[in-house]
Parts: sequence; structure tokens; C-alpha cells
Amino acid sequence: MKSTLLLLAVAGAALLSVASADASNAQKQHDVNFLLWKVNEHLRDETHKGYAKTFDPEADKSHYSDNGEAVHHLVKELKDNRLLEQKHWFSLFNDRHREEALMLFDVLMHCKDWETAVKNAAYFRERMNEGEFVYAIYAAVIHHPLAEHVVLPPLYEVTPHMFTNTEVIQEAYAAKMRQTPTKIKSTFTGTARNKEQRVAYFGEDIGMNTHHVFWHLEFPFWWKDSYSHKLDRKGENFYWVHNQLTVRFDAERISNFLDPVEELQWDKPIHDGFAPHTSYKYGGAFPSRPDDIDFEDVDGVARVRDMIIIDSRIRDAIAHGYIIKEDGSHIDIMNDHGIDVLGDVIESSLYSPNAQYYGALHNTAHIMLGRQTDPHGKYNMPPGVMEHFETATRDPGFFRLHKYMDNIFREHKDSLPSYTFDDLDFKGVSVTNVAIDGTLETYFEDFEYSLLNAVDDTEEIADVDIDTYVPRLDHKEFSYNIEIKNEKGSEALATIRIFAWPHADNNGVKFSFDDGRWGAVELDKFWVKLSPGTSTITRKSTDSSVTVHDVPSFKTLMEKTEAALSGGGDLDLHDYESATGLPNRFLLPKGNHNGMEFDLLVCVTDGAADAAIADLHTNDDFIHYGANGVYPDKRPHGYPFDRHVEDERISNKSPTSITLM
Ligand SMILES: [Cu+2]
Repeated sequence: MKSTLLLLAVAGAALLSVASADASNAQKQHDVNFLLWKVNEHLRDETHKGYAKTFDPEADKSHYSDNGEAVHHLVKELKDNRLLEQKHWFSLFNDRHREEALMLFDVLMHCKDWETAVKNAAYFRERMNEGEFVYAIYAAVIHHPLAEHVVLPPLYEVTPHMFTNTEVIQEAYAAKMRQTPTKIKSTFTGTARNKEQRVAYFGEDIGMNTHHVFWHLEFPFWWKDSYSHKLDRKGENFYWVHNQLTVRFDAERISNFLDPVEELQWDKPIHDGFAPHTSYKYGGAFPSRPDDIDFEDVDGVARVRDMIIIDSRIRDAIAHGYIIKEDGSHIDIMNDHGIDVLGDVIESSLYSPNAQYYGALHNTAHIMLGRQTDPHGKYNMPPGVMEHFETATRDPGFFRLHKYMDNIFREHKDSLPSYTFDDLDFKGVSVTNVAIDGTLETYFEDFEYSLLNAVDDTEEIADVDIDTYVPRLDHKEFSYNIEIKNEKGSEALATIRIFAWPHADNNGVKFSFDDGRWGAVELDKFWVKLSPGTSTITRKSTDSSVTVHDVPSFKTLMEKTEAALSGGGDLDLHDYESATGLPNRFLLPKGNHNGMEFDLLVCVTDGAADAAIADLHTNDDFIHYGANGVYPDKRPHGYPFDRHVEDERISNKSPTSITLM
């Protein structure tokens, strides 16, 4: 790709003009692009190369907010030869790997200026394990205030191995050897003999996988508030993001004539095996798991018995209605905040009030499931797909595991008193009609991404375009027309909450309101000012606040950045700053030829009482899962369907039926 080399030259010139001032957004974007470009090889940017050679991280400690403590620690580990080698697999669930990645994250978070951060990044990129490096850069760009407007390149183009099947990667290597531009077709893993393959398009969707990784980067289980601030409702967000993945997966299953996912049980066989057809860049193929094996103890991780003990301690806490803190005191969980504590406990994150007693059910379960092929390390297998957020959802075991945890969360939510009519009544305001404009139609469309960063080369060898294309779920655009009557006699701020759940199961048996609402897919949430009288609100599917835009390709990102740098133009990438949230194309579950029937529920609640932030009705930037600041909605996630419904007349209108084709 000649154009890249040309662009590099332009970038070099532009660098000089901004060297003295604080780095511009375009400069920052340029730095991040090139720090992540061809990350398994040597740096390509001339300035970065210079930093890597001559920068001394400890020379001037005034550039660090911790007086160089973090950088001293990392440099010492490096000099003592303790760091993981390069060209080796990396797993966040490996304690030592994570510790090293976080050493670099810690250094970056303590850099007071952009230049120091880039110098350190360049220096350590040439000396640390590539996987650890990528993880630290992604985490730092998401959390460092200096990187606020930087857009991270699509992860599937930075580390394509984690998103692409082995067969395709092998073809990519061959194309590179022959120096022949190539487009390779990607198919989902498995065969028609495996029913689970019908929903592989969901678990293997690269946008959904990216969302999952980003969520765990925005709300990491290793987060300490000393990095910058407390992450608002982190435990509850953990429950909600996985609840939404779980209910979506079940909706996809019904659409594909499959029963809902059954929960995983420690004392029963793991029914579904899995052959990932995916390989590490370094470290061989991801291990496969045959069908119907029993859980085994995993050396150095946990015994199956330990998992059952932790499980029963958590269920005891739910039955008691309180969590026991480390010091023996109690935290009441019989309220809206309870789910947040329980989320911290179950994941567990460093926010867990008592990890010693309640363990780390989710994290340990991921490792347990990931190691079942080689539980005693006899065959020196690398970690399984379950041990990476990029690859975990490929394994049907992921959804079984999360169904299991979702049921624990439901046990807690169902132990809380139901909402009464008065709790939910927004006096004088009601939804009088809901209609959909447009057809609710889903379809698959091929999407292309580059495998350039998967293959090896050197600076002397020109790039040839090597792409793969993969079908992705999409839907036609539509709008909701929501008619609302405001009889308050004055203007009212309202929260509009839109949910849909499958009308019937795979056998055509209608879901009860109470089961249906637990399977509710959140489609949108926004705030409006209602004038007195009746108003019709039109809301486009593309405006959904629970979804994000697809990030431009790495190549487009680089081209836009270099154009802005050389022309001095604006680099407007604002729409892509967060990749947390499902892609908008993924908003609707897949329809089918018979028409997949859903119940649509639109709720209007008191916006003034709900809002945690002022002026939400003017804010179209509301980011659903964002980790910065306060979550805008004071109500629990899933409200008002988060609690057990004793009498469905609580909803004063019956659901509107919609059908997905
Ligand atoms: Cu997860």
C-alpha cells in the first residue's frame, strides 16, 4: 500500500509544526494510530522510533503525577528481566500477564502531558509483550483525560487473530507470501449438523465482540478508584450488559427455532462442546472441548466444589437480603442499590466488599470453562476462548454461563417487592398510542475488514491489501411514533423507555408477562419535554442511545488523521469516541420468514425524578454504558421491568405487537 508510506512522510512534516504546543487532537490520533499499527513488529513512525531508542523513562520525573513511582517499578521489572517475553500469547485472566499490562497502564495514567505518554508507549512497545501493550494502550486511551477525543481503531483490525477464523488467517499469510491482493470469505464456525451454528452469527459478530471487550475496558474488574474516579454503578452495569447479551441471544434462538439457553450447572455435564477454529497469533490454536464432559477441578485455579460453595454463599446472601462485609458488618441489598453490590460480588471486581468470602464467581468460572480441555496442564494448551473477552462469546458455553449468573441476579431482583401502580404512575401523563413507521426487517450484509495487521512483514516489503468479508446482521431503518397525552397543564420532562420481548417461545407458547419482561431487550431510552396536550414524538432507530456507530476502518482512520494533520483541518471523529454499546445495525434481533413476533412496550416516566444530570432532553450524546461521570438515569437498569410483576395490569395498556421479518 504505497499511500501509507506517502502519508507517513506528510505526517513527519506535520509533527514539527505542533511539537512545541500541546498536541492537537489530530496529533494524538496520529500517535495512537501508529502505536497500534502492525503492533507485532517494530514501530513505523520515525518520531516514535526515536523515542523508543533514546528516551529514558526515568530521566525527568517531573512529568509524572506520582513522581515517577509507576515508571520506576516497570523499568525495574524490565531491567530484572522479569517481564513476559514478546511473541507469546497474552491473557487478561493470567494474573502475572494482567499485572504487567497494568504496570504500563499505571505509567500512562500518571503521565502529566501527552508527549511523555507517547514516549513511554513507544519505549515500552519495543520492549514489552505485544498483547500486554495493546491492552494497556486501549485501557489508557479510554480512561486518561488527555486522550478524551481519541478514537481507538477497530480492535478486529489491530489484533485480527482474535476475531477471525484460522482458515482465513492461513489464507491471509499465503496471500502475503505471494504478495497478491486478496479478499477472503469468512464463514461462521461449525456445520449444519450442529444446531448451535444457527446462532453463531451472534456470538461471532465482530461488532458485538468489540462491544463486549470495550465494556470490560470501561468497567474493568481490576479498577482502583485511585486511577481517577469511582466508576458509577459498575456492579449493576456488569449485571445489565450481560443480561442484555443473554436475553438477546435467547431472542436470536427463538428466531432460529431453538430453545432458550439452559443454564450451566457445576454438577452436570457441559452439554455443548466447542471447536473454535481460531488461533493465537503466537501460541497455536485455541483448545476445543468435546460435548458432554463433566466439569473437572482445574489445577491452580479452583475445584468444582469451591464453585458450588461460592454459589451457595451468594444465594444465602440473596435469601438473607444482605451481604457480609470483610469486617463482619452487613450491607442491606433489599433495595435499588442491592444489584450494584451483588454485581461487584459476582464478577468479582475490586469493588467486592468481601472477595475472600464470596470469591470471584464470574471470573473464576470463565477460567474453569476455558481450561476444561486440559485441566491439569498435561498438554501445555494455551488458554481457551472463554479467557478472552474478544473470543468468549463464540463459545455457546459463554451464554450458558451467563444464563446461570443472570438467574442468580433474577433470584435477587425477584426477592424485592413489586412496583405498585402508584410507584409507576406519572400523574397526568400517559402514552396513548405507539406505531412503527417503516418495515421491521432484518437482513445480512457482507462487511469487509483488513487482515493486514494479522500477517508479518517488514518495512522494506510493500503492503498488499488482504481483506476478509463476513456477513453481519443489519436492519432497515424505522421510527417509532409515540403519542403522549400531557394533562398536567404545564410542560413536563419525561423519560421514554422502549423495550421489546419475544411474544412466544420456540413451541409457540406465549410468555407470561412476568417471564416476558425478564427477557426484555432495551431498544432505546431518551428524555423529552412535553408541552401540555397531546404530542407525537418521532424517534428514529438510528438515534438509539443504547447503540453506537460502527467505527471507521483503521485505514480510513489513518487517512482522515493524516489529512487533518497536513491540511490543518478539523478531525471530527466525535461519533466514534465510544465503542461501548451494541452496533446500531445490531439493534433488532433477527426476524424470520414466518415473522418473529415481539411485544413492544413504551414507558413514559417522570423525567424530573429520573434524571441524574440536568438538561438530558437537549443531550443527544447520552452514552449508554459510558464510564465517565454519573450514569444519567437514576432508575435501576431495566426499570420498570426489573422487578417481579404480580399483576400485569400494572401496565395500563397491553403491549403493542410487532413482527420482525
Ligand atoms: Cu463479559
